[in-house]
Amino acid sequence: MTGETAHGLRGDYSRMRPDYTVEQDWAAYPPEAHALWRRLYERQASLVPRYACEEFIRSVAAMDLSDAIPRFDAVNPRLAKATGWEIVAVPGLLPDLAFFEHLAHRRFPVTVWLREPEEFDYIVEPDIFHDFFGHVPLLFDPVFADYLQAYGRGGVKAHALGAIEMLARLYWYTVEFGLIETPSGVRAYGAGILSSGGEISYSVESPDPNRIGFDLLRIMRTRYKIDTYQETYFVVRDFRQLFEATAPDFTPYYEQLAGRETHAPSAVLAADRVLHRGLAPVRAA
Ligand code: HBI
Ligand code: FE
Repeated sequence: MTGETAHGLRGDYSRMRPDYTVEQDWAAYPPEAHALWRRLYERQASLVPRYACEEFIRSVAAMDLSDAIPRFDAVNPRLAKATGWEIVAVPGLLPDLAFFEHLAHRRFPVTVWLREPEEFDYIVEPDIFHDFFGHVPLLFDPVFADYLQAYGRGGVKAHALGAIEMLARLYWYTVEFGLIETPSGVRAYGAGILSSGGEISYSVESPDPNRIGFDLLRIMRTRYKIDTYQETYFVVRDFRQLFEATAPDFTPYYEQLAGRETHAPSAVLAADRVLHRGLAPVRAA
Protein backbone atom coordinates (compact mmCIF):
# COMPACT_ATOMS: atom_id res chain seq x y z
CA MET A 1 0.00 0.00 0.00
CA THR A 2 2.67 2.43 1.05
CA GLY A 3 3.55 4.98 -1.56
CA GLU A 4 1.21 3.54 -4.17
CA THR A 5 -1.32 5.48 -6.14
CA ALA A 6 -4.80 4.27 -6.94
CA HIS A 7 -3.68 3.14 -10.41
CA GLY A 8 -4.13 -0.53 -11.17
CA LEU A 9 -6.26 -1.30 -8.15
CA ARG A 10 -9.52 -3.19 -8.08
CA GLY A 11 -12.62 -1.00 -7.87
CA ASP A 12 -14.18 1.73 -10.01
CA TYR A 13 -12.22 4.95 -9.59
CA SER A 14 -13.88 6.65 -12.58
CA ARG A 15 -16.73 8.38 -10.77
CA MET A 16 -15.12 9.53 -7.54
CA ARG A 17 -14.96 13.05 -6.14
CA PRO A 18 -11.59 14.79 -5.65
CA ASP A 19 -11.38 13.39 -2.09
CA TYR A 20 -11.84 9.85 -3.50
CA THR A 21 -15.36 9.41 -2.11
CA VAL A 22 -18.24 7.89 -4.09
CA GLU A 23 -21.92 7.06 -3.53
CA GLN A 24 -22.49 3.67 -1.91
CA ASP A 25 -25.42 2.90 -4.32
CA TRP A 26 -26.80 0.27 -1.97
CA ALA A 27 -29.68 -0.69 -4.31
CA ALA A 28 -27.15 -1.92 -6.89
CA TYR A 29 -25.83 -4.85 -4.79
CA PRO A 30 -27.27 -8.08 -6.28
CA PRO A 31 -28.97 -10.62 -4.00
CA GLU A 32 -25.91 -12.89 -4.30
CA ALA A 33 -23.75 -10.20 -2.72
CA HIS A 34 -26.08 -9.93 0.29
CA ALA A 35 -26.09 -13.74 0.55
CA LEU A 36 -22.27 -13.81 0.56
CA TRP A 37 -22.22 -11.05 3.20
CA ARG A 38 -24.55 -13.15 5.39
CA ARG A 39 -22.21 -16.15 5.14
CA LEU A 40 -19.17 -14.03 5.98
CA TYR A 41 -21.01 -12.41 8.85
CA GLU A 42 -22.23 -15.71 10.28
CA ARG A 43 -18.75 -17.20 10.41
CA GLN A 44 -17.13 -14.15 12.02
CA ALA A 45 -20.02 -13.56 14.44
CA SER A 46 -19.58 -17.11 15.75
CA LEU A 47 -15.88 -16.46 16.48
CA VAL A 48 -16.05 -12.92 17.87
CA PRO A 49 -17.33 -13.84 21.37
CA ARG A 50 -14.27 -16.03 21.97
CA TYR A 51 -11.55 -13.93 20.36
CA ALA A 52 -12.53 -10.24 20.13
CA CYS A 53 -12.16 -7.58 22.81
CA GLU A 54 -15.26 -6.59 24.77
CA GLU A 55 -15.67 -3.19 23.03
CA PHE A 56 -15.82 -4.89 19.63
CA ILE A 57 -18.25 -7.59 20.78
CA ARG A 58 -20.66 -5.02 22.19
CA SER A 59 -20.55 -2.82 19.08
CA VAL A 60 -21.11 -5.66 16.64
CA ALA A 61 -24.12 -6.86 18.65
CA ALA A 62 -25.59 -3.35 18.69
CA MET A 63 -25.12 -2.83 14.95
CA ASP A 64 -27.17 -5.80 13.72
CA LEU A 65 -25.20 -6.62 10.58
CA SER A 66 -26.56 -10.13 10.06
CA ASP A 67 -29.13 -9.58 7.30
CA ALA A 68 -27.52 -7.76 4.44
CA ILE A 69 -24.67 -5.52 3.36
CA PRO A 70 -25.01 -2.52 5.66
CA ARG A 71 -26.12 0.90 4.48
CA PHE A 72 -23.63 3.61 5.40
CA ASP A 73 -26.38 6.22 5.70
CA ALA A 74 -28.10 4.05 8.33
CA VAL A 75 -25.08 3.68 10.61
CA ASN A 76 -23.75 7.23 10.22
CA PRO A 77 -26.22 9.06 12.50
CA ARG A 78 -25.50 6.61 15.33
CA LEU A 79 -21.78 6.80 14.80
CA ALA A 80 -21.90 10.61 14.75
CA LYS A 81 -23.73 10.57 18.06
CA ALA A 82 -21.33 8.08 19.68
CA THR A 83 -17.93 9.51 18.68
CA GLY A 84 -18.38 12.14 15.95
CA TRP A 85 -16.98 9.78 13.32
CA GLU A 86 -18.52 9.22 9.88
CA ILE A 87 -18.14 6.50 7.25
CA VAL A 88 -17.43 7.60 3.68
CA ALA A 89 -17.75 5.31 0.66
CA VAL A 90 -14.61 4.83 -1.48
CA PRO A 91 -13.75 2.69 -4.56
CA GLY A 92 -10.97 0.80 -2.74
CA LEU A 93 -7.44 1.54 -1.53
CA LEU A 94 -6.57 5.22 -1.40
CA PRO A 95 -3.23 6.98 -1.81
CA ASP A 96 -1.67 7.40 1.64
CA LEU A 97 -2.23 11.15 1.96
CA ALA A 98 -5.90 11.00 0.92
CA PHE A 99 -6.43 8.20 3.44
CA PHE A 100 -4.72 10.11 6.26
CA GLU A 101 -6.71 13.30 5.48
CA HIS A 102 -9.97 11.41 5.96
CA LEU A 103 -8.87 9.90 9.29
CA ALA A 104 -7.58 13.26 10.51
CA HIS A 105 -11.13 14.60 9.98
CA ARG A 106 -12.83 11.63 11.65
CA ARG A 107 -14.00 10.10 8.38
CA PHE A 108 -13.35 6.40 7.86
CA PRO A 109 -13.10 5.31 4.19
CA VAL A 110 -15.02 2.08 3.55
CA THR A 111 -14.68 0.20 0.25
CA VAL A 112 -18.03 -0.28 -1.52
CA TRP A 113 -17.45 -3.63 -3.28
CA LEU A 114 -17.66 -7.11 -1.80
CA ARG A 115 -15.22 -9.95 -2.57
CA GLU A 116 -16.13 -12.88 -4.86
CA PRO A 117 -17.35 -16.21 -3.37
CA GLU A 118 -13.95 -17.79 -4.26
CA GLU A 119 -12.34 -15.27 -1.92
CA PHE A 120 -14.41 -16.34 1.09
CA ASP A 121 -11.33 -17.26 3.15
CA TYR A 122 -8.75 -14.84 1.89
CA ILE A 123 -8.59 -11.52 0.06
CA VAL A 124 -5.58 -9.29 -0.58
CA GLU A 125 -7.21 -5.86 -0.99
CA PRO A 126 -9.67 -4.61 1.62
CA ASP A 127 -13.34 -5.07 0.59
CA ILE A 128 -16.52 -3.89 2.32
CA PHE A 129 -16.53 -6.89 4.65
CA HIS A 130 -13.02 -6.17 5.93
CA ASP A 131 -13.55 -2.41 6.10
CA PHE A 132 -17.01 -2.44 7.65
CA PHE A 133 -17.04 -5.52 9.86
CA GLY A 134 -13.38 -5.16 10.84
CA HIS A 135 -13.01 -1.42 11.34
CA VAL A 136 -16.36 0.25 11.98
CA PRO A 137 -17.32 -1.37 15.32
CA LEU A 138 -14.35 0.14 17.18
CA LEU A 139 -15.12 3.61 15.81
CA PHE A 140 -17.88 3.55 18.46
CA ASP A 141 -15.24 3.37 21.22
CA PRO A 142 -14.29 6.95 22.23
CA VAL A 143 -10.63 6.24 23.10
CA PHE A 144 -9.95 4.10 20.04
CA ALA A 145 -11.74 6.68 17.89
CA ASP A 146 -9.41 9.40 19.21
CA TYR A 147 -6.38 7.19 18.56
CA LEU A 148 -7.36 6.72 14.93
CA GLN A 149 -7.77 10.45 14.40
CA ALA A 150 -4.38 11.11 16.04
CA TYR A 151 -2.93 8.48 13.72
CA GLY A 152 -4.42 10.29 10.70
CA ARG A 153 -2.96 13.63 11.81
CA GLY A 154 0.39 11.94 12.34
CA GLY A 155 0.09 10.45 8.86
CA VAL A 156 -0.39 13.84 7.22
CA LYS A 157 2.75 15.02 8.99
CA ALA A 158 4.73 11.84 8.24
CA HIS A 159 3.83 12.23 4.58
CA ALA A 160 5.48 15.65 4.52
CA LEU A 161 8.53 14.27 6.36
CA GLY A 162 8.93 11.18 4.15
CA ALA A 163 8.36 8.88 7.12
CA ILE A 164 5.27 6.98 5.94
CA GLU A 165 6.95 3.60 6.16
CA MET A 166 7.48 3.85 9.93
CA LEU A 167 3.94 5.05 10.47
CA ALA A 168 2.51 2.34 8.21
CA ARG A 169 4.11 -0.26 10.50
CA LEU A 170 2.32 1.29 13.46
CA TYR A 171 -1.02 1.04 11.61
CA TRP A 172 -0.31 -2.53 10.63
CA TYR A 173 0.60 -3.76 14.12
CA THR A 174 -2.22 -1.86 15.89
CA VAL A 175 -5.28 -0.96 13.77
CA GLU A 176 -4.95 -4.05 11.54
CA PHE A 177 -3.28 -6.75 13.68
CA GLY A 178 -3.37 -5.48 17.26
CA LEU A 179 -4.05 -7.61 20.34
CA ILE A 180 -5.16 -6.28 23.74
CA GLU A 181 -4.87 -7.63 27.29
CA THR A 182 -8.25 -8.17 28.96
CA PRO A 183 -9.53 -9.87 32.15
CA SER A 184 -10.34 -12.92 30.00
CA GLY A 185 -6.86 -13.03 28.48
CA VAL A 186 -5.40 -11.66 25.27
CA ARG A 187 -8.06 -10.69 22.72
CA ALA A 188 -8.06 -9.18 19.21
CA TYR A 189 -8.89 -5.59 18.27
CA GLY A 190 -7.14 -5.36 14.87
CA ALA A 191 -9.46 -5.32 11.84
CA GLY A 192 -7.27 -7.63 9.76
CA ILE A 193 -7.64 -10.26 12.46
CA LEU A 194 -11.30 -9.66 13.26
CA SER A 195 -12.39 -9.95 9.61
CA SER A 196 -10.39 -13.16 9.03
CA GLY A 197 -11.86 -16.62 9.47
CA GLY A 198 -8.52 -18.24 10.27
CA GLU A 199 -6.28 -15.60 11.81
CA ILE A 200 -8.75 -14.67 14.56
CA SER A 201 -8.12 -17.90 16.50
CA TYR A 202 -4.50 -18.18 15.35
CA SER A 203 -3.59 -14.72 16.66
CA VAL A 204 -5.14 -15.27 20.07
CA GLU A 205 -4.43 -18.90 20.92
CA SER A 206 -1.93 -20.52 18.54
CA PRO A 207 1.44 -21.30 20.16
CA ASP A 208 3.17 -20.44 16.87
CA PRO A 209 3.45 -16.60 16.77
CA ASN A 210 5.21 -14.24 19.19
CA ARG A 211 3.06 -12.00 21.39
CA ILE A 212 5.04 -9.00 22.57
CA GLY A 213 4.12 -5.97 24.66
CA PHE A 214 3.34 -2.79 22.68
CA ASP A 215 6.41 -0.57 22.20
CA LEU A 216 6.02 2.32 19.76
CA LEU A 217 9.63 2.68 18.57
CA ARG A 218 10.13 -1.08 18.37
CA ILE A 219 7.04 -1.39 16.17
CA MET A 220 8.15 1.43 13.89
CA ARG A 221 11.32 -0.59 13.16
CA THR A 222 9.59 -3.92 12.55
CA ARG A 223 8.88 -5.07 9.00
CA TYR A 224 5.67 -6.98 8.23
CA LYS A 225 4.38 -9.52 5.76
CA ILE A 226 1.10 -9.00 3.94
CA ASP A 227 0.57 -12.51 2.52
CA THR A 228 0.85 -14.80 5.58
CA TYR A 229 -0.48 -14.84 9.11
CA GLN A 230 1.64 -12.53 11.28
CA GLU A 231 4.71 -13.97 12.97
CA THR A 232 4.52 -11.41 15.75
CA TYR A 233 1.59 -9.61 17.37
CA PHE A 234 1.99 -6.61 19.67
CA VAL A 235 -0.27 -6.43 22.70
CA VAL A 236 -1.56 -3.20 24.28
CA ARG A 237 -2.75 -2.93 27.89
CA ASP A 238 -5.70 -0.77 26.85
CA PHE A 239 -6.66 1.77 24.18
CA ARG A 240 -5.43 4.61 26.37
CA GLN A 241 -1.90 3.25 26.00
CA LEU A 242 -2.30 3.52 22.23
CA PHE A 243 -3.69 7.02 22.39
CA GLU A 244 -0.99 8.25 24.75
CA ALA A 245 1.77 6.75 22.62
CA THR A 246 0.60 8.81 19.65
CA ALA A 247 0.20 12.08 21.60
CA PRO A 248 3.82 13.31 21.22
CA ASP A 249 5.17 14.76 17.97
CA PHE A 250 6.86 11.86 16.13
CA THR A 251 9.39 14.08 14.34
CA PRO A 252 12.27 13.35 16.76
CA TYR A 253 11.46 9.62 16.61
CA TYR A 254 11.79 9.61 12.82
CA GLU A 255 15.15 11.36 13.11
CA GLN A 256 16.28 8.87 15.75
CA LEU A 257 15.21 5.88 13.63
CA ALA A 258 16.40 7.12 10.24
CA GLY A 259 19.05 4.82 8.77
CA ARG A 260 18.93 2.33 11.64
CA GLU A 261 18.43 -1.31 10.77
CA THR A 262 14.93 -2.76 10.88
CA HIS A 263 13.78 -5.90 12.69
CA ALA A 264 12.52 -9.03 10.94
CA PRO A 265 8.82 -9.83 11.45
CA SER A 266 9.83 -12.88 13.50
CA ALA A 267 12.47 -11.18 15.69
CA VAL A 268 12.35 -11.37 19.49
CA LEU A 269 14.65 -8.80 21.14
CA ALA A 270 16.30 -8.72 24.55
CA ALA A 271 14.33 -5.60 25.53
CA ASP A 272 10.92 -7.07 24.53
CA ARG A 273 8.21 -7.68 27.08
CA VAL A 274 7.48 -11.21 25.87
CA LEU A 275 3.99 -12.45 26.70
CA HIS A 276 4.48 -15.51 24.56
CA ARG A 277 7.50 -16.65 22.57
CA GLY A 278 6.35 -18.24 19.32
CA LEU A 279 7.18 -21.88 18.71
CA ALA A 280 6.97 -21.66 14.93
CA PRO A 281 6.79 -18.05 13.91
CA VAL A 282 7.13 -18.71 10.17
CA ARG A 283 4.08 -20.12 8.47
CA ALA A 284 2.05 -19.58 5.30
CA ALA A 285 -1.52 -18.26 5.45
N1 HBI B 1 -6.87 3.12 1.75
N2 HBI B 1 -9.12 2.54 1.62
C1 HBI B 1 -7.92 2.46 2.25
N3 HBI B 1 -7.82 1.72 3.38
C2 HBI B 1 -6.63 1.61 4.04
O1 HBI B 1 -6.57 0.92 5.09
C3 HBI B 1 -5.50 2.28 3.54
C4 HBI B 1 -5.67 3.05 2.37
N4 HBI B 1 -4.61 3.70 1.87
C5 HBI B 1 -3.33 3.70 2.50
C6 HBI B 1 -3.24 2.86 3.70
N5 HBI B 1 -4.27 2.22 4.16
C7 HBI B 1 -1.93 2.67 4.40
O2 HBI B 1 -0.90 2.82 3.46
C8 HBI B 1 -1.66 3.65 5.53
O3 HBI B 1 -2.41 3.38 6.65
C9 HBI B 1 -0.24 3.61 5.96
FE1 FE C 1 -8.03 -2.45 7.18
